[in-house]
Amino acid sequence: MNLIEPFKTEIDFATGVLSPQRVIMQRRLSDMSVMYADRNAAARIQSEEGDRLIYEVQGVELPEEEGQIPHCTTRILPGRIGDEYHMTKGHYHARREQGEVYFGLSGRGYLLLQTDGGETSEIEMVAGSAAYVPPYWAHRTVNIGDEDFVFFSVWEARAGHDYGTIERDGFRKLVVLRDGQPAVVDNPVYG
Ligand code: PAN
Ligand code: ZN
Repeated sequence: MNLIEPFKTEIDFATGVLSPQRVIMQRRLSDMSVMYADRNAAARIQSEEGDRLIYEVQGVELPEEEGQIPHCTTRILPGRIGDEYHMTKGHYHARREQGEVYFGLSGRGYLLLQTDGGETSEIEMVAGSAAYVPPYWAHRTVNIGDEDFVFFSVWEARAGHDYGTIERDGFRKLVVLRDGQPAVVDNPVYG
């Protein structure tokens, strides 16, 4: 076990920016265009406006060993690909038995969850919402507002990230604009 000096990070709730600056990871449309249901819309955006920034993660780097507790902010920019709101890739934890806590900092979003067994759940998050991702649930967040949706996540270092299952199967539910409102609907091409 590494002995790490205690430290703190200041968080700007509106943007998710950390200071001192930590590791920043950006996801653009080209990183996940096949994850959106409307691939034509994704291709059109790509050719008309270029490689749109969808979300950004800023986090502290810690050794992936038992007892370490990584934490980060995620900022999802507002917008849609076709009818579908901007979202994260989403993942299961490689160690499925590891849970996580999400805390809303600003904006409005949905936390979509699902299990291998077919259960689904959606939790609306605003600033101040503390949402629990229990073990065994895949999780994806979606910005359903007109401004950035920013939240803070805390998990156990050995949880790991399994992106492949979601890349292959997608999520059972989509969050789309219907009649001027965000709506959670079945994904017609799941699996
Ligand atoms: C979060 C996510 C973060 C970005 O910190 O990693 O919101 O989403 P993706 O990892 O799906 O791209 C978390 O759940 N960590 O375990
Ligand atoms: Zn996670």
